[in-house]
Amino acid sequence: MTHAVTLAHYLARIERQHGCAPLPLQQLLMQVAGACQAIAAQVDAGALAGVLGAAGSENVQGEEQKKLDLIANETFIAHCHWGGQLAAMASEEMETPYPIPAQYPRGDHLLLFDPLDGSSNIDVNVSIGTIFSLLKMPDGRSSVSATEEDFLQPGRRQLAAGYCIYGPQTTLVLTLGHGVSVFTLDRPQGAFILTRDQLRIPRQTAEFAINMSNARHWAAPVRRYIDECLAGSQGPRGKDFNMRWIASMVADVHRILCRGGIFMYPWDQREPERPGKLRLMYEASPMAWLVEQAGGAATNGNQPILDIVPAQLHERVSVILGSRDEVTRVTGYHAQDASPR
Ligand code: P6P
Repeated sequence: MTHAVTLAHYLARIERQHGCAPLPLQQLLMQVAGACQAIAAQVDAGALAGVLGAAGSENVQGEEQKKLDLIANETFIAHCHWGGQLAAMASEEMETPYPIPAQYPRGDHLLLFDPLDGSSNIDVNVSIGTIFSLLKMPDGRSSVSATEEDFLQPGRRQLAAGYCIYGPQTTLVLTLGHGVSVFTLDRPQGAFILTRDQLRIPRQTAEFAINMSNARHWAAPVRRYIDECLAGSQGPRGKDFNMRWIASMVADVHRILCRGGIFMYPWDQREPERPGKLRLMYEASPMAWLVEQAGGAATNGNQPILDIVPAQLHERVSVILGSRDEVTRVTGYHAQDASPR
């Protein structure tokens, strides 16, 4: 009888195989998984637990916070700040980094997270998720006084990245730099069980994901790419394309990891000074690493997202990610486009 591989078993095994998950990191990821399990229970309860609707406050991004945004943020902190692996945490919902309270031991890891991505979908029962990214304190920096600057590292330096999608199943998707693995929550057992390993994104696709209502605001390379997709078999691509837009990055990226596709939230002229809508450090970078680890590509139109050195904790970025050949095509259109922006 073959026994299911739990997340804990997987982490011990990958440490033996690759040395990428020393015990403190295993312990921290189990705490992250525990936080996701607790958030899933709140999401499942929804109206029954009175957790739907607006919280009556705004986050650092000036966006209306939902009750579940705050609950998820507090849940993540409560599950992860006591373990002794962290110097600090950073969240979309908090303007400045959260220092580990003095009553807990500190470690030399930095945990970044979007506690609940896709909040506009919470009240209409559409899949949402938690995104997380793990960095190490810069060499020589003390864990006692972590600052925002300590977080400002390119995505290539991540030690772990993943998300948990709260959909028909609660599914944790994780990379430690040796491929992408999928764990499905077995609620009765209370454990995440390995259900897919070494996900690979097909190099080609006939499915794109973008918010079409912004079409008149896009830069020329994006308009060219989407117009060619819409022209279908009569156009230069010679094939028809399908479109999906869930407006939860976690759900759109999960679909792409499972069956291919291209996801784009590009710069547009509505706010020309803003590079894009999505945040670099706790949305784009973890998703970009997952996508690259699955054989896909992720750029901001000009360079790999993982090479971008952040200047601010909450900075935004243009995102083009998914099937490698399509991302290469769109990035190539940007390179050919002479118009400055
Ligand atoms: P729009 C959710 O608010 C989010 O940050 C991503 O999860 C999602 O891809 C995007 O914004 C949706 O944005 O403008 O289509 O509502």
